[in-house]
Amino acid sequence: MSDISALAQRLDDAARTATGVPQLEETISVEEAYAVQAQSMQLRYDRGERRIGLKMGMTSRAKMAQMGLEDLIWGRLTDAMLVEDGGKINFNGFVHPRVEPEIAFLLGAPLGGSVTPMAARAALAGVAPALEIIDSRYHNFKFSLTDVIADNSSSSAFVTGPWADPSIDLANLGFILNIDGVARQIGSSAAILGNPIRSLVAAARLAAAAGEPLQAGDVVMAGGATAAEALAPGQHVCLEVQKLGRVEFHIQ
Ligand code: OOG
Ligand code: MG
Repeated sequence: MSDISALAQRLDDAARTATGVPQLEETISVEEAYAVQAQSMQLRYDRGERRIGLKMGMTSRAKMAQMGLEDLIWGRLTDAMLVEDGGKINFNGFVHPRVEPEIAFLLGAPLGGSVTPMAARAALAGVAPALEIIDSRYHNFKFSLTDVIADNSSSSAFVTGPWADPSIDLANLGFILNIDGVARQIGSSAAILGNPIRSLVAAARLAAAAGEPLQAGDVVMAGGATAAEALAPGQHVCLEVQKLGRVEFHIQ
C-alpha cells in the first residue's frame, strides 16, 4: 500500500491542477481515508488556505441513490473554496463540476461532541440557502467510500446566500434549483436526514471526534437535498429556498 502522505499528495495535485486521476487501487480503511484527507488539507493550509468549516455528504436518499453510497461522509472547507453570492467561477478550475442545492449553517458559538438538535440550533448565528460545487478528482465521478473520503468528499467550492434568522423552522422548506431559468431539481429540506438540523448534530459529533470541534464562525454545509446537476460553461445557477431566499452564481 502507498503511504498516506503519497496518496494525500496525489489527490492534492489532482485538485490543484484540475486533472482527473484513477480511483485508489489501494485498499484502505475509513480511518486511513480520513487520514489521507487530513494530510491533503494540510498541504492546502501550508499554501495559506484557512479552514472555515466543514461539509456533510450523503445526507439525503437522492444523493445516496445517485452515487451508490449509503454512509454519511464529511470534508473540510477552506476560505479559498468560498465564492461570493452572485459571483463567477471558472469552469477550467474543475475536472467535471456538479452543483447541489443545500442549506448552510453559521455557528455563533462553539458546538462540540454529542449535542441535541435544540443545542445545535441554539449555537447558530444564521442559516442560509447555499450551493455546493462538488468535483470528484476521480475519472467519471466514480469512487468507493474510502476514495471519496480521501478526496475531501469531492468538496471544491461553495456559495452561501444571505444569512437568515436561525430560529426559522427548517423541517420542510421547498427548494427549487434553476439553471438558466429552468427548474432542474425540486425538493425539500426534509430530504436532508428528515431535518437538516440533524446534519449539524452529526457534523458537531464528527468534527469533535476528529479533534477539530466546531467553533464560532465555522460554516457547515448540510448536504445536497437532491441529486447533483452537471455544470457547463456559460450557465447561471440559482437556488431558491422557501423562507430563506436565494443564492446564485455564474460559471464561465
Ligand atoms: C460526494 C459528496 C456528496 C453531498 O452533499 O451529499 C455531497 C459526491 O457526491 O461526489 O457533497
Ligand atoms: Mg454536497
